[in-house]
Amino acid sequence: MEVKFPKDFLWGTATSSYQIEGAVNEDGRTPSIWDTFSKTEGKTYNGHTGDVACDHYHRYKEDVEILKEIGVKAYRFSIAWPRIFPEEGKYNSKGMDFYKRLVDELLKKDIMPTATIYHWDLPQWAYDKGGGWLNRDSVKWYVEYATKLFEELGDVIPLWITHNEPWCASILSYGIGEHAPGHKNYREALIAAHHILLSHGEAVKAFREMNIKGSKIGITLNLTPAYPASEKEEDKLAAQYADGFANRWFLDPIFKGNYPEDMMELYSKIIGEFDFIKEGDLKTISVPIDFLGVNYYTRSIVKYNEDSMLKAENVPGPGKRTEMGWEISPESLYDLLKRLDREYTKLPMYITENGAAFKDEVTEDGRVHDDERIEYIKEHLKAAAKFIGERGNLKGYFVWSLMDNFEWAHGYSKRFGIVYVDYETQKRILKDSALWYKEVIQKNSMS
Ligand code: LGS
Repeated sequence: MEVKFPKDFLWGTATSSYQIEGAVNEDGRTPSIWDTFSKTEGKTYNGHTGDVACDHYHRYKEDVEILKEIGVKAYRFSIAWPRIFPEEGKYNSKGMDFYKRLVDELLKKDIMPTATIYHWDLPQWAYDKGGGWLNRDSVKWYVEYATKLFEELGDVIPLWITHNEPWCASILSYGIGEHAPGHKNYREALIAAHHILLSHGEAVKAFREMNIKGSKIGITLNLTPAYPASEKEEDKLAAQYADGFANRWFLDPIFKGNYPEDMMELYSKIIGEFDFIKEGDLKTISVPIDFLGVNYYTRSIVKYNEDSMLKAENVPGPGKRTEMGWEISPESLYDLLKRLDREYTKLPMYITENGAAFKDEVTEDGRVHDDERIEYIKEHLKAAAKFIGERGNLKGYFVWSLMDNFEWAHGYSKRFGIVYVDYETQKRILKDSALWYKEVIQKNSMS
């Protein structure tokens, strides 16, 4: 059956600065916490770093060519904060120039630039001043950085995303310790989350004050719907907490102006006082935005576990898995979108990331036959189309990722691209999924 998309549907792909750029010492850039973290023994797969990555900093023209070849309407990239402010308060125009060149190239080819202001490469200098996001001054530093971006690029970038996945930048980075800076402290995780959310609100306010014509601003959250493993009340409670942990902790302050009470109660037993939340903060965090970005990869299924902090324990779902071990569940994307529409917002939504890692190989014919990825994207697009068909306000879809890249703690061992990167030669090869995506975009439909 043919699945059609609305006329103005925004087809895109996404990347982020540290994952693709390389050139970590060029044009005045100073290290980010990911440079430091990836160079610390045992933190990333085989000690991989973003030093060279996809060398996109030098190859951006070729990469924009590829975007054009695929036919995307939009490209989501992120800006590296330590290129723009290599030191506290010190603006580096050379770093900004790179993004100006990139944006020019995109506009020349009629591709809409979509910029993420923060995709995890916090300047090391900011970390050195009291742990980065742990320090309430981080809000001030971030707003200074964001304001500079708005001044220089505000109206040429139609879609601005303040933050990519605050859950990862706080909980995974300061609580679980899997991402930079690698702390394992839940009090810190919630402080970091709060400051990140606050910086989002302050940046939106600054953006509004600057009255940037024609451009919109929003935030991207990673959302993982949680389902109870059984009908038992205790499993339902576990799912409620898992949902609070992954989703509501971020959605509620943004859309409802408060942190969820059940989670406040649960967390207060672990972290003590919420004295880092100051008067007026939630009002700032919930300042109106223009759209919501949704990153969706998988769902979670949980059962009750008295001993776990969240009273919840993940159990494997029945579906097929990607190379990351994540269950493939397109129907949960549909559920998620419906729920967002019902409980949180009628604003336009964009799927700002969706995609999968699989074992890709270049075969003798010089091609990459990644049928599983095509299947993954197709099924998720079907779920998206079903939501749109029921009057859901979904405006676009960005595949993660344009090309294989530095997959954080997994280094280069996991390939998410629809374009294959041979890291030895930096040669790019369009995988079958890219060719398939091209056709979908051309027809604005798929069968
Ligand atoms: O490369 C990252 C992609 C890959 O998978 C990107 O930089 C991030 O924005 C984003 O977090 N990405 C991503 N997320 C998938 C998270 C799924 C977690 C599921 C855990 C289940 C146990």
